[in-house]
Amino acid sequence: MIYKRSSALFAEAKKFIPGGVNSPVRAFKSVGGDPIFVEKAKGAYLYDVDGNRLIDYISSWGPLILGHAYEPVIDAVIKKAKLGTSFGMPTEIETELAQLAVSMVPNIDKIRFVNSGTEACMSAIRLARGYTGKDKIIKFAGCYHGHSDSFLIQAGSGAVTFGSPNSPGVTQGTAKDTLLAEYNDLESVMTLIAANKGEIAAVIIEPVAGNMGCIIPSDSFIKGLRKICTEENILLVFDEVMTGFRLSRGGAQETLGIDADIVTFGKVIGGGLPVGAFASRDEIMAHLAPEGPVYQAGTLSGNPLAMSAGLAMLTELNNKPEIFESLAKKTSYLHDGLSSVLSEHGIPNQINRMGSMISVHFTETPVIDFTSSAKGNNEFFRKYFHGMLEQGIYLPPSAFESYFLNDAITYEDLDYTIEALQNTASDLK
Ligand code: KE4
Repeated sequence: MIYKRSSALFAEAKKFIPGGVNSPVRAFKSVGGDPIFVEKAKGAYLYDVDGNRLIDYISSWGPLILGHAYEPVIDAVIKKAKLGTSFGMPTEIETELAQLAVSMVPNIDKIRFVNSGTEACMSAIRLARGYTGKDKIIKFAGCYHGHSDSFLIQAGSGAVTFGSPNSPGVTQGTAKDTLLAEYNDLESVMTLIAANKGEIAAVIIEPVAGNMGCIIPSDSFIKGLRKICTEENILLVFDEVMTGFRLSRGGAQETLGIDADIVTFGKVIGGGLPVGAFASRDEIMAHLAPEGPVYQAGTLSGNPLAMSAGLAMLTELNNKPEIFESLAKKTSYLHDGLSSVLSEHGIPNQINRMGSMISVHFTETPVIDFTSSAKGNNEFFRKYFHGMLEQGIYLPPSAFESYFLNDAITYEDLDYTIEALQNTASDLK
């Protein structure tokens, strides 16, 4: 594959944009080489500026669960755009999307739209602090909840790739109120709660983690977490920016059978346009301005174009819940194919999967938390990433990410992907 024009565009971009990208993980820092610039995309395929066609396993980091340029979404946005793009005034479509989301997700009565997952998680924590009157939060090493200060304390995702777990610019004043526990380790949570009795407003977690690669919570861990939060009057915040409307209609709450107190969304809920959201039961959401004292706002929150994309996307998923099963089957097929190739070549690997989220780790140790995820062989991963890219397979350019399958991917694409690993496996060793 030739990537000449991508490299030229990257050089140009770096003159005007820090690192040439508007989000660090796109820069290929942890896999090396220049990032690919995309011309357009349709269904399961990306078409880059050098004319290469790539099978996309990122789906824009989750949003495009039905594939790129999905007709009903595109038509809805075009139609809406002709009526104006933004008013800073309430519009009916915000209520339509809110009503649909509330009908699909358990345990929420109201939802507030924002413009990103970061805003959703930042606002959810402020609401939890405002509602409980307590300052501290617990997050988990390796989980990523966006780039607001309270979360950049050994964050996962990009920050881990950059090996700067505590980002400069985050003050000690902020950091002191964020406590760090270990994923799948209830003991670490209980220790923090005991040491900060009565001071913890919320525990925020990725109910299925996607920023350490994909990590599934053990049944005892996630059930124990719910139990201890209830006993200690701590709000359990499910960050469903990745899992919401992806694992099932009701997201991780439905799939895992665990009730959260506050749920955050992003990605799929916007259908590819900038939408985040946070939601809860009436008594908690009543604390949010203008009804209550907890302030939160946004010029483009509930933007009609973004709402139209989200409404078209969620309407499809709501009317065709069989999509979730179809996606899970395709992901399981991919899992089996990749696993048998790696085992055939004697390459140590762990493949974690839930629904249409999956990740490949080059390690013998089961990947159950950030520490075990970090044990993955990065040199193997780098060769794997580029070996697959050379054959037209676009994987996340970091071992600390989940793949996100979209339903436009066919079994032929999956077979081609498995074949591509067969072709590159001998170079991995
Ligand atoms: P955004 O602010 O990027 O919309 O959402 C932040 C966020 C919150 N919570 C979870 C569980 C997330 O995965 C994210 C963002 N995910 C990353 C992918 N690891 C977005 C990709 C990027 O940073 O460019």
